[in-house]
Amino acid sequence: ESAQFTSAIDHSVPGLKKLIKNHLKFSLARDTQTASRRDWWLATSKAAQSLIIERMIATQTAHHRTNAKRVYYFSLEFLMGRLFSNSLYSAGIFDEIELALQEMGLDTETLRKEEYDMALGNGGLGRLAACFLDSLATLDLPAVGYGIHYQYGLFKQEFRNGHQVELPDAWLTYGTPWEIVRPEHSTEVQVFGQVENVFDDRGNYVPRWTGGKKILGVPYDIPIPGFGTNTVNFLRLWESRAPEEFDFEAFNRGGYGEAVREKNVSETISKVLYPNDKTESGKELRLVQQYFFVACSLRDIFRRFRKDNEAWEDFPEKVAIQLNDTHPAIAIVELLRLFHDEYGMAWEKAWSIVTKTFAYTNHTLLPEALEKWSVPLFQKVLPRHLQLIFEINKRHLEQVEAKWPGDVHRKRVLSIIEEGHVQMVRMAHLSVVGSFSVNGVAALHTQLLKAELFPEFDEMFPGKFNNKTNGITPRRWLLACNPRLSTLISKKIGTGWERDLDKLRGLEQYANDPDFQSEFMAVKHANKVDLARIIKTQIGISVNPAALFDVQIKRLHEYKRQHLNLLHILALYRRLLQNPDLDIAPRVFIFSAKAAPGYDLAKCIIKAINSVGTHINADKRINDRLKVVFLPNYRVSLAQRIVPAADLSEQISTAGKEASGTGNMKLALNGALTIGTLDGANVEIREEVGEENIFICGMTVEEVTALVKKGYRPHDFYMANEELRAVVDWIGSNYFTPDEPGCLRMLCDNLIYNDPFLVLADFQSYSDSHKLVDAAFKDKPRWAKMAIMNTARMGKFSSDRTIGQYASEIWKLDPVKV
Ligand code: 26Y
Repeated sequence: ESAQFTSAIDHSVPGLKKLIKNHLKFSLARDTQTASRRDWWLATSKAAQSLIIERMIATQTAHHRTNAKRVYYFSLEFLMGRLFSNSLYSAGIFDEIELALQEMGLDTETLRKEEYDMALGNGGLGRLAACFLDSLATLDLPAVGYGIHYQYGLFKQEFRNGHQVELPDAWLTYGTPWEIVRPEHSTEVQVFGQVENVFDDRGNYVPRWTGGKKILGVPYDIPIPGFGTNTVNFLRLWESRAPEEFDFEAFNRGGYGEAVREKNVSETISKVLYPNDKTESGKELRLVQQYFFVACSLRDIFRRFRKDNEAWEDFPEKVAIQLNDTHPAIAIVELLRLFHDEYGMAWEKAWSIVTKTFAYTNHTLLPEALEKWSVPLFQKVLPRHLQLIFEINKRHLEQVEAKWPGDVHRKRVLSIIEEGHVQMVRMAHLSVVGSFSVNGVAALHTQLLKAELFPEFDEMFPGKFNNKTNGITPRRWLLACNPRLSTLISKKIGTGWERDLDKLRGLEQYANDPDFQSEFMAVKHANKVDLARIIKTQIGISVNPAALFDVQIKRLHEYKRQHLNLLHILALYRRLLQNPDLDIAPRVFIFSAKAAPGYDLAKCIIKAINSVGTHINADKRINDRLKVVFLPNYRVSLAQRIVPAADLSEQISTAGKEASGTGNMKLALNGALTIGTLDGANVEIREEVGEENIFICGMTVEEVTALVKKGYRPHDFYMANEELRAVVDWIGSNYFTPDEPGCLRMLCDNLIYNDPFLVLADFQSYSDSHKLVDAAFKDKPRWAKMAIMNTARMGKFSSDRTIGQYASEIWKLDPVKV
């Protein structure tokens, strides 16, 4: 039952040329003589956008007409990056636009650099949401992403004397061609206030949430086109506004200044993305952000549901809501409140609909990253929700009692409320109780989730826990970011791999073919030449494209162990100084990472890498055999330049700490070999590529657990290993930071006396593994074969596979062809 879609737009090269020029003239009020590069980028983007919008309208009509079930992806973060290339590929006009621009003396490569990254996320979790949107549309699944229209995304990073400095990310300064504001779908929500008992319209004396501060949510839509299909979904981001342009009551109370201030509070809610990716302790505004976007989104979903449906019982048949971690978990309580308080539905019925609607994805096992809100804060911000949470918990604990009578311990560990000096609401527990599915993001992670984090919940709700190993979109992370490799692959095995990544297996048969090996490595070399140019212009360091490019790119965090990498660099440097004839392949160590602004040790690690790098890069004695570069302002668009140029991918988190990782997949897909621990999705990458095509090192989860249990003493490892002791002491001395004595002391002390992530314990194994890397790299045919095998065997890690599993196993969602 699908209508034929026909475009009203001329897709030919002359047609597109005209469309671009029309946008330049009528949307931007520019002529071809005075247009800047940005104007051309905007006009070209708007031309592509018109094709996409046409399909979006057709898609929404089809979803409405078929009254299709939809999935709503709730996330505080969407790390979209640039949308230009993606839009051209999805609209199917990449080559045509390239020709059209050429005829006007322009090129896509120059124009795409004009775009400012859309960085409304911190890292893995936010980028995963963006990859999922791409796959949902590509698989023709009806979906809407919901989030916040932050005025400022993740901070911009600069280095001053090697230290991280944060600057605001004013991504909207010059506007974006991709978003559509929809004031007609604005909704009003409240926060704060109190609970009063009132008579409802049936004469029942019931609690009601009153007197809250009113906030207006205004939605901005970003169309999400699928690749090789007509489906265009959208991402709806809420901006907070004061409900009236100007609060005259406040004006009368306190004058103009007061009225403007009140308005500012409302508009503060969507002002800025919180830059922490692990902990955020009790920030009121963060809880308000979470509630604000969730409340707006649920009202929006209600409106859409009621257009096509009568009975609330059908809600779970038409609506699935996926919670991207616990950040939007307050939605569980808000949906219950809407049904029970606002629509007068009985508790049991309301709760039954709620728990058939939500599914929760957990992204971390780290205890410090599990969200908790103090009861007093909740009482202030969301008083009625707090009451409802206590009622949910009471009923939940009655079930625990029924199952395990008299088991007080079990009630304590399963309770949504953590007892203590101050009571805390555990959002993860709320999410598990309120959802019909709880999933981890890699096989190992899910196993640990069940066995270590939530064993009692797993026992209470058998079958609720499940695994969905993460994936990445091959459109951005191969087709768009690595055109040379994409072309080579299509030449060898044909196209089609963009929508069916398992097709890459067809490359395996050429892994031993010397001609293909040299073509493959020539692509890698050309990408390295490109990256070398970027390194030169960004930070003024010359690197040799023939050297091994050893890459660690990800958020800066102790558990990810960038400092383990640094210790190895120092060890290599020291070996070269002590033995100038040492035969090692030249290496360029490439880092890129942002540290949370309040995370002192992470910032110290950045400073340490920068200082050591500056020193090594200037040391003539080592003949350019080692270079250390730290590229500032890591972001999606920079990742798209580094990933295709990497030889080696560093994935060295302490076993059991990285839930999945997704950078590991991007790098391997582009032919980088992994050096990594048996952590997160590395385990499954090893399964796919085979152990002969990966460098595994470090302790296993079992070994980590055993060592911690026995009592880990980093000082023992420090004393027992002469080289390790020397490099740790070297950091602690003022040798690399003579201008700032003592500035690396905290890193050195942390390693010797604390080392919570077992860096020293894994040093020797890591260092040994790097010797194998060196030997393999020197054997060119062997390395080429391994690299090809990595690309060929990454099919599993397409986010299309991941989303296919979410759709069939969790959401029960069918595609709708447009
Ligand atoms: C509570 C708040 C401060 C917070 C904000 C962001 C907490 C966590 C985060 C982000 C977490 C995150 O990015 N987790 C990563 O998710 C990826 C996608 O599943 C995983 O691949 C990766 O291992 C995990 O660290």
